[in-house]
Amino acid sequence: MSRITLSRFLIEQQRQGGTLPPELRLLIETIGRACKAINHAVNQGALAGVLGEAGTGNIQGEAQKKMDVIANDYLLDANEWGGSLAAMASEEMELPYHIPGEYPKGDYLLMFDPLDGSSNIDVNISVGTIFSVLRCPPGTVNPTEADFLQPGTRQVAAGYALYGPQTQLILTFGNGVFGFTLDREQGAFVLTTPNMRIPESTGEFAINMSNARHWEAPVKRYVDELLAGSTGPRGRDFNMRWVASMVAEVHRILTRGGIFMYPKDARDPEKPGKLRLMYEGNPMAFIVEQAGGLATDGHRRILDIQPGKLHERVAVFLGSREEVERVTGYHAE
Ligand code: P6P
Repeated sequence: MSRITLSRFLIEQQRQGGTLPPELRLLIETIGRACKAINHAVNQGALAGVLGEAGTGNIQGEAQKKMDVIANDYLLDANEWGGSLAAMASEEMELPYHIPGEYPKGDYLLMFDPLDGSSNIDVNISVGTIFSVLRCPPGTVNPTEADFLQPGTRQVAAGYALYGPQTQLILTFGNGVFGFTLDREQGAFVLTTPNMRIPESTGEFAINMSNARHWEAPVKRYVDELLAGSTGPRGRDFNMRWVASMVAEVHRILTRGGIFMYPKDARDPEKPGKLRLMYEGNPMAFIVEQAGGLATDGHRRILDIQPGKLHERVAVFLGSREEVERVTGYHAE
């Protein structure tokens, strides 16, 4: 079978009409190129002096890694001149980034977490880039934060790059989930999993157990039942994974099933969890639903949430349908 590169795949998607207009196709190609540049820097690690702290903090008050800042700059530099975007927003920037005056503006808004799981970068554990694309409200020349505040159902594209043993790019435009693997010799992403589907049932869960004493009752009940295994109400044993890199967890779930949970907890009642809605929760929820899974905040579909702030957080329960239905059902009781 002849290899289908990302460029060929996107041209063929565009030709089929509908989900991938030329401007959006070009944007996705550009994001793919930026992820290859990030991948190269990540792979170099200490050899390129990109490990360790940047000595700065982001809007979340978190210390930035050098690679957080480098990855953010790669995405801004790659996407600002192409003419597809009206503005960009990132976990690493408090305010939206406007397209400089010398470049044409386009119809889309791009949001990203440039290096998710970056606390893993110094210990050589997989990290990734997550992105989400919205339409800019028509007639808006200089988008404000308010123009980004659209529910996840309005996304026109979403994806992630996983910088792991293989470098992979996973995309959705609302017509399924497509997985590409980087041919590092040729520098091309090649289609390797054309229609990713999440198994409806699973024996694997992912949660940071060290937060157990802070969880709400429905989460405690659900996880206790998993831990009770074959001796408990579930009547079967379960396995646990926690990579502390959402991109790696979601990719494992897309590949073999599972449920990923980052619930809100009592440590900070003001924060409904650790993950951010606009550039972590929404893109991953879009991808998971397109692969036949579910994604809720414990009470409602993540994609239906009307955002109030650009960097707002959201509790996340996503993955195999049966398990997300169960834990969400416990919240409803
Ligand atoms: P904890 C990475 O910092 C991240 O945002 C997600 O990628 C990951 O799932 C989570 O935080 C890990 O959080 O509290 O286990 O370090």
